Amino acid sequence: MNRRKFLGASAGAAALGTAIASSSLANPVVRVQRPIFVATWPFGIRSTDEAVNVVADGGSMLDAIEKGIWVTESDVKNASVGIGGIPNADGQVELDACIMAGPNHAAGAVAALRDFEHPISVARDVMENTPHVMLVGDNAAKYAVKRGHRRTNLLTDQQKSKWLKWKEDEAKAKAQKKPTPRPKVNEQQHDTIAMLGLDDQGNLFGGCSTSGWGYKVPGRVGDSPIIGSGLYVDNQVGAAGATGLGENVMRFCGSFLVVEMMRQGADPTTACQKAIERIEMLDPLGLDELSVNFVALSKSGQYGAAGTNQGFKYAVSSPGSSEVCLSKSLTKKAIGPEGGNIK
Ligand code: SD4
Repeated sequence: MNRRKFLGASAGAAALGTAIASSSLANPVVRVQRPIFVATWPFGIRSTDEAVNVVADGGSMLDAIEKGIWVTESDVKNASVGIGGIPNADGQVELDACIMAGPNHAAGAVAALRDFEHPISVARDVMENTPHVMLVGDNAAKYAVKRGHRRTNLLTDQQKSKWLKWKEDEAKAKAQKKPTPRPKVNEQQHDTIAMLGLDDQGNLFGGCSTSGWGYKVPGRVGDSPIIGSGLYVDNQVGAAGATGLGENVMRFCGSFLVVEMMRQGADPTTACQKAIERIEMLDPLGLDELSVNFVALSKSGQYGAAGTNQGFKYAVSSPGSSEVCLSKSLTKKAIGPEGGNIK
């Protein structure tokens, strides 16, 4: 299918807005048309649609993952990915990203990277042009510049004034000797993109990009750039990605766990659910407070998702079709309106 035809199909899906695929909770869901792309959150549909288009135009699956994620990284309205992301406590937007290619089990990642609109591209560059998997902080930025990635200011005026207000509130709380308000995860609002892809040869790919927890301690790295936590791709079995409170994913190698559940025979939705149940077993917080969500895609083209709270939605695109699906939820607590941010 060529690009123009597919735009027609996805425009239809876009017109549906957040219409939920009724099949989304049926288990397992499978698509015949390839490639298939699955991404976290309803906004992910613009990225999964773009990924399908990239392949239709002759691009590789890695190009599709990278350029699909660009769409979200460049969206200033998305407050926890790329430009327009919520800064850390010092007012700096620090980005985490990773990418994986199933056929050679290659991986690349960057963490706490400042001033680059497309951390996913720097992660891909690390994967393809260094013998390493992950670069961090200022040296990751130096590497990016050396490789020709352009520095960009990521802090928008809107995010700057919200950060200044947050600082003021924090200072007031300190003056009143109240406990300093810690940045809280608002489980109603998340924006990280984790995207998985399956080609017509049964090869799997994935990428993940975020600015993470709003007003985080400078230098904090979440689950998103950690291979096996925010993303994992196993070309024999399937791929999985995470969104939510990274601290509750990375202590459990969350995405790796989901893939291992699929290896043991679970379909993608059940695998996501079992991974969350394992986290619940080990964590004293309790399901309601964990704020963890997974998406998964199997080598045979089955896909699914599960989240701790009600209302986690994900996007699925393949040639001629794109839809937003509702995940299986493990509690009755609502996740709230889609999109937004952790803050
Ligand atoms: C993090 N997991 O840095 C990311 C944030 C996220 O939706 O997923 N937000 O903890």
